[in-house]
Amino acid sequence: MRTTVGIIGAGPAGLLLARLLHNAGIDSVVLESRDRAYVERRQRAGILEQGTVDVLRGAGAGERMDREGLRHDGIELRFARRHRVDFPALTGGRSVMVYAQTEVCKDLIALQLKEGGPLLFETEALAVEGADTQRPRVRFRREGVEDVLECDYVVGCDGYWGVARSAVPDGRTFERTYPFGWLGILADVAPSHDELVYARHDRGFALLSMRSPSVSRLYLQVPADTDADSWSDERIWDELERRFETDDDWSLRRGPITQKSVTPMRSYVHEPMRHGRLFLAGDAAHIVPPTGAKGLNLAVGDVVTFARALTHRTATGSEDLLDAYSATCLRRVWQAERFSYDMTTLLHTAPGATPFEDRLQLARLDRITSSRAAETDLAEAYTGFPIG
Ligand code: RFL
Ligand code: PHB
Repeated sequence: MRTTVGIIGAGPAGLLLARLLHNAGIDSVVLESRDRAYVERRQRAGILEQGTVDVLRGAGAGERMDREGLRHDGIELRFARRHRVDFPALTGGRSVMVYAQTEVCKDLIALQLKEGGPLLFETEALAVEGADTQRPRVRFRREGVEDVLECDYVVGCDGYWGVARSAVPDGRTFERTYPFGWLGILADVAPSHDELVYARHDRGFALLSMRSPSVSRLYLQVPADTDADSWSDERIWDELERRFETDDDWSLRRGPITQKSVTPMRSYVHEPMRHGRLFLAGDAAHIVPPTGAKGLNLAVGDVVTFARALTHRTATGSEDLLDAYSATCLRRVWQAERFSYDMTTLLHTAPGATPFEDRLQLARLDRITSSRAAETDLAEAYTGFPIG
């Protein structure tokens, strides 16, 4: 098998990259280890930055998103009191879109299968070879048989647990783990608020999000080693109610819980994001804790940057943008790392935090909710940093 761009992984990064390349007339093959149903059901991100929305529309993948996605003009910060952050007012009109990662992936898969190049499910990449040559290869296994995909370029969009990163030698990693995770649930009940609520409480962080007007997505900070099944549905609702408590008549709607799982929290960056003709994109190169809602949006920024660079190479013969790929992406990545870390430490209770640190956390919240400059900084970061 031969192609111009071998793409490992059919998460949002790999799928969008295949679409962008297809639109630019560049052929690609996508290898995905899981089956289609699994990829389409994997419950993850929910918030698309303004720039991500624009990219999906521009790629011809925004039709259902524009019909079914929910435009959100703000979030609420809750810490005994309630404070709304008004995005358009603070950022010159920017907003975000609530449209689940599962739906983004479904839309991109449908387009790829209808119009694009090969998208091979249940095909596991085993290794990337010859990244520093003109003809890198992906060794893969499909239906029990090993084969090789010969490429001009390989893009590792295979997530944190993928194989591509290990083919970048002499890399440096920067990492931080957190002593807590998120217990996330999906519930068949209308969201209890029309915007996301980020709550800081002495008992721990809680987040109210949604998937549609009739499906709620909620998260609770829990110790990192928590077994989701050790939390009964009633205990989850009781705990959510306490952490979201207000002194007005707001109340939490309860409903049947259809899914629950625990996600660990990690900050991670691998530098550089390129070795020869192998490029890393999305979670394969970096992870952010989900508090800032940045993971998927970073993945989109990376593949847009790569597609632009390769299109430029094809049109002009110049490798300049490909050479700049890693540095261009990393600048935005580190801004998102910084913001996600700030949001995480702003809103979670750290085990062993001193009373002094608790007071500082409240002072940071007070600052954001009383200074337009501080609030603007949050609004700009949340709605997204420019790509490239
Ligand atoms: P993915 O989505 O992990 O996709 C990688 C794909 O590669 C496949 N793969 C392989 N295929 C072939 N051969 C191999 N050897 C392979 N190894 C792996 C995998 O099966 C998979 O299909 O990475 P990608 O595309 O970089 O996308 C990244 C995003 O998925 C991730 O950053 C976000 O989900 C993070 N995230 C959030 N991001 C946001 O922007 N906004 C949010 O609101 C948000 N909330 C979240 C999140 C992530 C969460 N979890 C579960 C980690 C909430 C949660 C709870
Ligand atoms: C989600 O809806 O899954 C979600 C929303 C905002 C976040 C993280 C996750 O910060």
